[in-house]
This record gives sequence, C-alpha cells and structure tokens, in this order.
Amino acid sequence: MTMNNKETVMKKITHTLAIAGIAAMLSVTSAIAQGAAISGEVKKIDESAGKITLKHGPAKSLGMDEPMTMVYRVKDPAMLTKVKVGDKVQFEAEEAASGYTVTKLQKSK
Ligand SMILES: [Cu+2]
Repeated sequence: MTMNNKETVMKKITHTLAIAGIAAMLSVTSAIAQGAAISGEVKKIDESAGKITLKHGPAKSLGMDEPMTMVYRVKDPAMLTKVKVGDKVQFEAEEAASGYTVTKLQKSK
C-alpha cells in the first residue's frame, strides 16, 4: 500500500468516525443547553484527527472553573482550516460521549 492510499483510507475512517460522532452527539446532547462563547488561543491543530488544542480561561458552561489547555474534537473538520496556531479565538463547546467537542469556532477580532 502506498503512502497516498494509506492517507486516503485514514481520511475515510476519520470521516466515518466524525459522522458517527456527530450522530451520537446529537442524540446525547440535544437536551443540553448550549454554552456561551469562550475566549481562547489555538495551541495546536491536528486536521487528520479532527482535533484542536485550545488554551482557555474558566468555562463555567463546561464545568471548567480553572484556566487550562486541553484537546477538543471539532464538530466539523472544516473548522480547522479557518484558524491557525497562535490565533485568538472565540468558541463554543459541549460535552459529548466521545469527549469535549467544539461546536462553533471563530477568530477574535
Ligand atoms: Cu477546558
């Protein structure tokens, strides 16, 4: 198997997992209220895994009382193409069965 084939397979698997994750998330969290926007900074982006590392302040809506740096999944991998490491961002996240998931992400102005 060539490198390209492996990458294609990985992308397909990631895509399938993302869809499964979104479906699970919708059923699990549909009754849970959305949190308010949280200010943070992008520390790392892993597009192939659909993950982003964000440094952020206290986020009461997520039960995080202390500032921290942590890895989030993203609801849509395309969100990761709109920000880069070092960007200040505003985001919203929710706790899903698969982990904390960013549902909205935008650059701070
Ligand atoms: Cu956190």
